[in-house]
Amino acid sequence: MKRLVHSLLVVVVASVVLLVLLDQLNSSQGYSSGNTLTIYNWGDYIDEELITRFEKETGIKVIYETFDSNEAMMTKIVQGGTTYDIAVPSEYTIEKMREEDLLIPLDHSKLPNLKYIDERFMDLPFDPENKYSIPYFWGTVGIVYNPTLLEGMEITSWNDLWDPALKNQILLIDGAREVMGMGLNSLGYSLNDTNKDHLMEAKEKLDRLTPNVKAIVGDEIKMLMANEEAAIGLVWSGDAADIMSENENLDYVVPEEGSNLWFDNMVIPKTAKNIEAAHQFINFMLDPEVAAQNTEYVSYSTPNKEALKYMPRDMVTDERFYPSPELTEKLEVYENLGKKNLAYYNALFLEFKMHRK
Ligand code: SPD
Repeated sequence: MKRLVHSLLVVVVASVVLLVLLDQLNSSQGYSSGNTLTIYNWGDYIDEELITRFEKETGIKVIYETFDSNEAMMTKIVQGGTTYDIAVPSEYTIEKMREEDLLIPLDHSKLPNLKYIDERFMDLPFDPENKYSIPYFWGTVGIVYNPTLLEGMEITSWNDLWDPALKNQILLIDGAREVMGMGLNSLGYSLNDTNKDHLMEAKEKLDRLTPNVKAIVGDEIKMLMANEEAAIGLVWSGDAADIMSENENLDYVVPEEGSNLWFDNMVIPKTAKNIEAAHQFINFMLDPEVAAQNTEYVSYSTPNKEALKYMPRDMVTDERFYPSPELTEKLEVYENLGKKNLAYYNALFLEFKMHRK
């Protein structure tokens, strides 16, 4: 009996020593045990140096994952396999997530840096009073083009893209609303149209664009355009800015028929495990110097008014990426069209993709 007690004691002491050593190892790397934050963001959408800085400053370990569409992000959150503490959906998806009770109301008292966000980007219809979401980046959808490959051809309108001279010269981002939106806008319809005949007409018009479409791609569109693999790209504005910083031959235009104005915001999903750390991270990203560094890195447009003061003047005065309120008022924000309509958009987009094969 005495021997058994002695052996048990040895095991307990050894386990305690092991736990202490493991904890010391963690804290020597700056992390306290159990304090992790899982973030789910778009690809190429943060300066990862800032994640390292946040980890060092707070001792919180960040697990970082990326997605390439609102739909993919939401499916994963609903499935609940991985529990995310922060996600970055766009406006119509935020509305959908609110409707489906997937978000936690934010504690604004833990976000003192929220005061740096320009009022223009606060209290928008998809989230009145910013109860669930905090602005991260914003922008437009438009055309990035390479005049040196276009032999004098002017690009000002969506309809220019149907010119047979552009055979195999167009790259499209892989987004159902963006591509269907281009078809709808080119016909003079709204980006939020739910009339089935209009949507079919837009899809058939897109089918006629097929000979000009070289590929439908993800973030690699930036590398392909910068390497002059195509003359035209349907892109989000920040990607255009990034491409143009790599290759000065290129330019960006928001087509005259109209286009999309979008907002990506940070949210805390209902399944979050570290709500405290999530608030800390959101507040960190709102710090003007941090936001400025992040903006310079990803090239998208920041809603942080104070951050603009830390950024190069030519960047923040570039009307292609910081369009005036007069222009943005003419653009359309995607609305949450409801499950059925969204499924129809996705189905038509898929058919268009199949039509190309
Ligand atoms: N590579 C980052 C892309 C982020 C784009 N978000 C735009 C969403 C528009 N609905």
